[in-house]
Amino acid sequence: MIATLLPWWLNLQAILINRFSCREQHSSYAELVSQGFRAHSRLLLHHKHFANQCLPPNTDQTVRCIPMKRNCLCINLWRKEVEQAALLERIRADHERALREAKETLQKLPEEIRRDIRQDKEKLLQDARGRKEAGASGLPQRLFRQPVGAVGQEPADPTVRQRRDKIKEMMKHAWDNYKRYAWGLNELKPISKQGHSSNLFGNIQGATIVDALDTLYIMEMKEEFKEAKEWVEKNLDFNVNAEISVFEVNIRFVGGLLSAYYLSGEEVFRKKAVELGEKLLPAFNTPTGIPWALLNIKSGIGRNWPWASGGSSILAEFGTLHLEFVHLTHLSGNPVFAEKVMNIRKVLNRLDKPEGLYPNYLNPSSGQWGQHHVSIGGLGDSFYEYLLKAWLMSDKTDEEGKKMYYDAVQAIETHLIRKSSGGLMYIAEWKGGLLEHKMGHLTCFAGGMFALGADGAPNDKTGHHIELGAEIARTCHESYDRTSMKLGPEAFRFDGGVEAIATRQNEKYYILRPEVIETYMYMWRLTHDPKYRQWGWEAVEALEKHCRVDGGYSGIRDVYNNHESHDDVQQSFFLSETLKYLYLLFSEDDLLPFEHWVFNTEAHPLPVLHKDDGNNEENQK
Ligand code: DMJ
Repeated sequence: MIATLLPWWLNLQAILINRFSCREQHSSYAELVSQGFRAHSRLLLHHKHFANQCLPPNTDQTVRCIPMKRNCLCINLWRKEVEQAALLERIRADHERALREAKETLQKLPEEIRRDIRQDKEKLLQDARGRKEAGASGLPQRLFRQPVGAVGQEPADPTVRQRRDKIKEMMKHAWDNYKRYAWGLNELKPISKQGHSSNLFGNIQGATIVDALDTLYIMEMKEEFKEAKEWVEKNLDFNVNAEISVFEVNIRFVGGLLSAYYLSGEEVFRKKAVELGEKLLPAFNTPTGIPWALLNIKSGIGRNWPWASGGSSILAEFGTLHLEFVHLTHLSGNPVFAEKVMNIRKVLNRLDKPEGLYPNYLNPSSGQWGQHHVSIGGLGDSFYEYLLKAWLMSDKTDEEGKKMYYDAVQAIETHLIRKSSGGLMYIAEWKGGLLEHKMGHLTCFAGGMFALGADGAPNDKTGHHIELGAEIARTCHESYDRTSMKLGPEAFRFDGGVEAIATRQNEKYYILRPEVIETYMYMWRLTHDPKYRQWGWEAVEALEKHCRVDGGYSGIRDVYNNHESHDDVQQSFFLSETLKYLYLLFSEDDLLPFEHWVFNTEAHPLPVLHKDDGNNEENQK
């Protein structure tokens, strides 16, 4: 018997056979087999007639006993060997299973493989949803209370109601075509009926969807809002290797998501907004904390536009983060967002300003101004807008923002605002002390801004600020009225014998911009002068006549021409701003009332952080 066992004994030195009878039955043959002793156990079974007793186990050994006919066979296994054998068995079983699965997969039809992938994806999503419900997004729990005025009443006047319905129909046309031809891509090319991608968003996708969410919500386009929300849930992905414009992504994506959250209370929007906000934070890693214009959201590497004065950051870009970042702190409980934008203020307040004006360029490394070019249009515009709105959004507690705004308006009035010989007020541009008598379409937003800020204007100047707003609105309306299409050019001039007319071919285009209509909306709300609704309606008619095409809405290359030459782009801001401001112009004042909401520069409404609700701690840091 010993001779028969010998080769096995040599192979597995740790296994000892004892010729003693059992006191206890520790194990079955099956159990031993399951631990990897198949071959050897077979050997053991051939030798059934071992005698008598097992030795009691000591600490290093495991005693295993196999019940036999008359006796039982006990073996001592060294623990280490037991563990190793079990491990080997597990590995072998895993390999076998993997081989079996691979074989099965190879035998599958392509549609079966696709179905399996789909099921796996769904499971992952479900798991993610489950984690989210359990608060795994890392965000503090938050009780959602919808701010006042997320929905409004139907307009009482039937004509107004009819006009508002028409604007909703325009939104439907823009949305349906985007959905049909460019779903999930950034924008629509309405003539060639395909997607349009802009490098402002890198390869983040879905700009039109995110920009349109709140417009769909306030127009009560429930089905469309639902499909947009589902797209965001399943597809909006910021884990991409993309160099993006910090400003554009902030105003359209962060702003759009924040508004969608505040209107609907859907957690997915809060989560995505904060996730994106975090991705933008490395842009502030500069010696001064003035952020880069461009950021690779994967590597965190930033840089500035190569054309911007000596590597400068742009005033309208780094100055248009404040509202969104204060809300990101509010919704995430993370102070870092508000700290970043408050630091921008600090840097600006340390600098000398030429004639009290803010140049458009600031170097983020040296902290010094670049070229002394001042504009209330492109490159400067929304910086001023955000000073005022930061104060309003803080329930008028942000005294620093307030002072900076009214001081800036004072300097603008003194150095940039002029009247043409024909009596049109305009805001010129300032280049190293010299005025360029040109006003951009973008500058037309300032009419609404002056009117919105009138209430808090110092030295009893409320009426004067409303008047400034009204004058700018009139001039911008003239810039529309003096074209053949009744749509305004990109820039118009007050020199060389013209007033409110574009003289350069490359300034004659209209890309569905909102600023003039935005100013009509503010002027209407603050004065209720019916001419603003009238002017807004003229714009609707012109848009329908010249910009509407089968595949959506397109910009125009030359508004002075009698024949449309379309640029084939439906800008996402047409849905977020132009159509929203038109809709609000024909709504009652109870929809998104100014006491409770401020609009970011992409027309995304953000709630005022009322001090009575203990809400505005972010602004006081
Ligand atoms: C929008 O993206 C914003 O309004 C921005 O502040 C300026 N330009 C466009 C619309 O014209």
